Amino acid sequence: MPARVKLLLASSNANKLREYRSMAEGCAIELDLLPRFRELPAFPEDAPTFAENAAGKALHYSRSSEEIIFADDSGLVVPALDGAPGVHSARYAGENASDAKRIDKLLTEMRGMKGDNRRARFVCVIAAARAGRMLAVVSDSAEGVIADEPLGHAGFGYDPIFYFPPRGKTFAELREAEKNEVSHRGKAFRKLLAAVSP
Ligand code: ITT
Repeated sequence: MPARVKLLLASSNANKLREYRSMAEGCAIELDLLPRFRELPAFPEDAPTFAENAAGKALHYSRSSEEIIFADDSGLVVPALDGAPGVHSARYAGENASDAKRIDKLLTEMRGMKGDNRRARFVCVIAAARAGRMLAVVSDSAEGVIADEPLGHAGFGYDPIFYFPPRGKTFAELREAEKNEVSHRGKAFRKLLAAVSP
């Protein structure tokens, strides 16, 4: 019988963990949070690209374990705002602001913008490393439109204002499994599985 792949997530974001766990169910994958993640020295995520931050996080935390560690750097890119919130998505409205505050700030910045100016893209870069050596860096994105107001209660972060035309709903109106089928994170994770599977 082929060995099960074990992946440990280095993340402080419980929503990411929930999505990865649900995607790992039914695959030959054992997936969990890196034990004692919060006690380990934090990795400063201050690089200008998602890829550098994801790679840096995975390499940094992989030095604390013998297992494969993976990390995701993700966010919402609005071309009409020169790419904001981008790599600053988590801290867009300040360090400890709520999702609602981040959404408010983005809707305020976009007031009066119409048509193509409301186009947006969720991006997810996932890096996997073991013992300080990089194993894989993969990425994917989902294209949508910033809605005029929040709709739906599922998901997290900017999901209530990310309208996804192919489904006619915001990401927060999709069931988790539906979001994972089409999301930046879902598509990138399937690439990661292909890259690390024996
Ligand atoms: P870790 O770095 O500890 O994993 P984090 O929340 O700080 O957790 P990021 O730096 O990657 O993670 O920031 C990602 C932010 O982008 C996240 O906090 C959300 O605001 C937003 N985001 C990412 N993926 C999203 C998704 O699927 N739906 C909604 N918002 C998302």
